[in-house]
Formats: sequence, C-alpha cells, structure tokens
Amino acid sequence: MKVLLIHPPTRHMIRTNVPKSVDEVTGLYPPLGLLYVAAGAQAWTQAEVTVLDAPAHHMDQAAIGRHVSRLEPDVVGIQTMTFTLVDAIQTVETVKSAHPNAHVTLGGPHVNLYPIETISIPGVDSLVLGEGERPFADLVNTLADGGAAGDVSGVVVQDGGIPNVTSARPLEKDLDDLPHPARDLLDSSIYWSVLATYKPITTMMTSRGCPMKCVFCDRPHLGKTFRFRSAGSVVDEMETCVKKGIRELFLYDDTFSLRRQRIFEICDEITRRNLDVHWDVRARADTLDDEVVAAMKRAGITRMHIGVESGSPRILDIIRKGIDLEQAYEAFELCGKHGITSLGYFMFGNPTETRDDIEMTMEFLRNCKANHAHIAITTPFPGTELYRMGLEQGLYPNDYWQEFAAHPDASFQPPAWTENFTQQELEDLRQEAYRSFYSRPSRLLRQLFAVRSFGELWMKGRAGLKVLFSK
Ligand code: B12
Repeated sequence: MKVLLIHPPTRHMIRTNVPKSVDEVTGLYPPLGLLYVAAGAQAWTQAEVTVLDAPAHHMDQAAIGRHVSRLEPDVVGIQTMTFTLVDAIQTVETVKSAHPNAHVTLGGPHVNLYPIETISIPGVDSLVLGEGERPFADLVNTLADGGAAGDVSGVVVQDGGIPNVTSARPLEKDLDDLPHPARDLLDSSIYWSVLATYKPITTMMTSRGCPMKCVFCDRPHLGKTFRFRSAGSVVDEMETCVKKGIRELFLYDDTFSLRRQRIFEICDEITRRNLDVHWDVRARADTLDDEVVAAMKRAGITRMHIGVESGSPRILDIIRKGIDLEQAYEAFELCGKHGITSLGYFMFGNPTETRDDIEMTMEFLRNCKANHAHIAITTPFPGTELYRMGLEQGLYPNDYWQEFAAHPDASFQPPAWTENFTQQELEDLRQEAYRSFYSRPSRLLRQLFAVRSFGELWMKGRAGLKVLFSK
C-alpha cells in the first residue's frame, strides 16, 4: 500500500490580515499536522508513506501531477485549511486526473468546520475528522483489507450522493502515546524563519487544546481541554531535532505556559540533558512570573509570543481575553529583564471599538517593552464566537464562510469587523501604529544590537521595511 500525504500549494491562499508581501518574507515552516498523520501511518500500518510539501518546493499543480503519476499512490491525504481550500481542491482534481484509482481523503481544520460542503467536492472520497493520526491509519488498513472507508469511525463519506457525517473520535487522552512527527519524511534543512537566529528551524507542539474563551479564536478539532505531553516526551523530541542539526524550535502550542509546574519540568529536563537548543513559545501574559521566565531562559528560550490584542480594558473584556494591562506590561518587562525577545500581538477593529480604544492600544504599544509587534485587523475566522456575533448582530448580511466552503473562490476576501471603521481606516491606523512603534530610537537600537549576523540584519531589515511600508 502506497500512501502520499500532500501539503497543498498556497498560491490561491485567502489573504486575511497579513499582507502577501509580509507573508513571503517571514519564513518557511514544515506542515506539522501532516507529519503527525504520517508518523501514525508509519507506526500503525504496513504502508510505504511519503510526504509532499508543495509550498516548500514551489510546486504547482502540474508538478504535483507528475509526482502522483510516477508514484501511483493507493491513498492520498491532503491537508485542508479554510484559507488554502482552493489549492486543496485543485490538488484533488490533479490527483484524480493523474491517478484516478487513488482514494483521496482530506483532513485538517477546515473539514471539521464544513464536513458536508467538503465531502460534496467532486473527487473527494472521504474526510478524516479531528485528530487524524489513528483514524487515518485505520482508514489505510481498512482499504488495504478491501474494506469500505465508511466503516471507519471518524471518517466521513458519501452514501449514494448523501453525505453521512459521522462525528470525530474522542480527543487523544495521552499525547505521549502518539509517535513524534515524521520529520525524516521531509528535508529538514530547508525550513527557516525571519525571526530565527539559526537555520534550519522546525515547529513542535507540546500540548493541544486551549480552555480560554477569546472570541476571535477557534481550534475546531483540538478541543477546549488543555492536554499536554510529559517533559520526557517533549525533550526526547527536542533532542531528536538537535541531532538532526535543527538548531531552533518554534513551539506552536496555543498556550505553552498554562501549567506552571510542567514548564519547570521541561526546563529542568533540558538543562539536565545539557541540550544546546533554542526555542520559542506562545504564552499568556497572566501565566508568567520572574521565576518561570528565569527557568525558561536558563533552558535556552530565545523568544516569546504574547497575545495582548488591545490596550483598552473595556475591549479586553468584550473579546474575553481574560488578561489585564498590568499583566501585559509585566510580561514584556520580564522578557526584557531576562534577555528574551518578545513579540506582542494586537488587533485593530474589535467589536464596539472606538478611536479612543485604539488610541489606548497605541499608547500601550509606545510604552511597553515588546521588541516586535504584530498588528492584525480583526477579521472573523470561521467557527469563531466573533463570527457568530457578526452574523447575529447583522454586521454581515450572509454566512459568507459557509458560502465560501460550498463555492470556493480564490478572489474571496474575508471582511474585517467594520462596525466603527472602514477597512482602509483600520489599515491606515495600523501603519501609523507600526511607525510609532518601530521608530522609537530605544527600540531601533535594541533591534540593532540584537542581530548576530549581516544575513540576519538583511533578512530582518527587509521584513521590517515590508511591514512599515507595505500596502
Ligand atoms: C503551526 C501553524 C501554522 C504554521 C504551519 C502551518 C502548517 N502548514 O502546518 C504557519 C505559520 C506556516 C501557519 C500559517 C498559516 N496559518 Co496557521 N496555524 C498553525 C497552528 C498554530 C498549529 C498547527 C499545528 O501544527 N497544529 C497541531 C496539529 C497536531 O494539528 P493540525 O495541524 O490541525 O493537524 C491535525 C488534524 O487537523 C489532522 N490533520 C491535519 N492535516 C491533515 C491531513 C490529513 C490527510 C489528515 C487525514 C488529517 C490531517 O490530523 C493532525 C494530527 O492530529 C494552528 C492552530 C492550532 N493550534 O492548530 C494554526 C492554524 C492551522 N492556522 C491557521 C491559519 C488561518 C493560517 C494562515 C492562513 C494565516 C495567514 N493568514 O497567513 C497561514 C496559512 C499558511 C499555509 N501554509 O497554509 C488557522 C486555520 C483555520 C482554518 N479554518 O483553516 C489555524 C487553526 C489557527 C487559527 N487562527 O484559527 N500556521
């Protein structure tokens, strides 16, 4: 049995709130979710498993077609995000015309949000809901034994043209039971990030799920319970990466720092093994204090991504962020004190937001000790509470994400939250905020002294200019 897992191109990616020019210079990240599915297939089936990362190799559909005709895979799995749906569908068509006998299945965030619309796409044989490791392996084994995809729990198929939408399997209880991502199936040396000091980089997840209630966020398939791996499992994976020559790890946990004790366990294990590794995390401001930040610094952390979203306490309540400004200021102070680069994430155009609220966010940006800022324009994502609020209060006349899922169109541009501002006004305010943030001499000097090579200066300089002057 030959299994091919495809990370589709991103040529028709729906642009949200990150200008294309910025996206292109920020880096190349491996498709972690797909590598988990590959590892499950390697561990629990007899199949010969390969992974194709099309964006990494600048592959278009013709190149994918040639690859599929050469390989003639029995099962093809395609990673599907709502934002890259058009590319995923083109990839289905390409696979079916290059090798019609292949069983084509889709998995990833999008299929959990719109299963009916997605299983109805011509050429799609099945969908794997939820966490894909086990159901995908069972699908491969069932097909290998001549069984039907519809017999596998957590797999959606069409019966006589009627979608039989089953539910996803329960979430993995113990993440330590899952195999580590199959990074050997990709060329690890090609992945990089403008934020990184070292190359190559990779991404990692030490936990899944987030219990927080931020209205703009949704992880349809990873749940609201914080499930986490043991320190031993996490550092084993880090050690494997270091042995592969990967010097910098991007930990993409939604909130790495939720369990204080676990952070100490992971840091102590890194130090005990004397692992020379650089890593970065996403952390909530209300989970950080001097002791825990010092421990992470001793264990090699280089960067922390901290979601602040707004400098207005009223808006923080409305978007249910669950932090206060003192905690946010303190978080950046602590990073500065321990020599950890910090990135603050902010959004302009939140529900009921006024010019005064945005002024408060600009005030926060001017005074906080963050090294970098990422300012997004609030754009409701599918499946989020924010999107439901926008539809309920009539800000949007129709369920445009459902229509996009049913009739994907590459020219679709998801609307911002334009309750009190136009998209253009929000973009102008964002440019103004970036300029006032990055033009502070103390911050510019700190950036300058932080770079370690001319190459890094060139990369960061180019990205910085794109952020400051891109339209
Ligand atoms: C790391 C990450 C990235 C990385 C790497 C993305 C990648 N290609 O893997 C980078 C920085 C490149 C990135 C970019 C973007 N991202 Co992103 N990203 C994430 C993040 C934080 C973690 C993804 C991850 O590894 N999860 C852990 C693994 C275990 O989960 P998973 O990937 O979903 O995979 C599991 C299942 O979904 C399923 N599965 C997944 N793929 C497949 C394929 C098959 C065949 C099968 C059977 C199963 C299966 O099984 C996997 C294992 O259990 C998620 C949020 C999250 N917590 O998941 C957002 C997320 C996936 N990203 C999101 C978005 C919107 C984007 C961007 C469009 C943002 C932008 N505007 O630029 C771009 C798209 C770029 C692209 N290449 O597609 C959204 C997608 C929402 C949606 N409805 O589609 C998410 C959910 C965050 C959010 N805001 O809601 N992202």
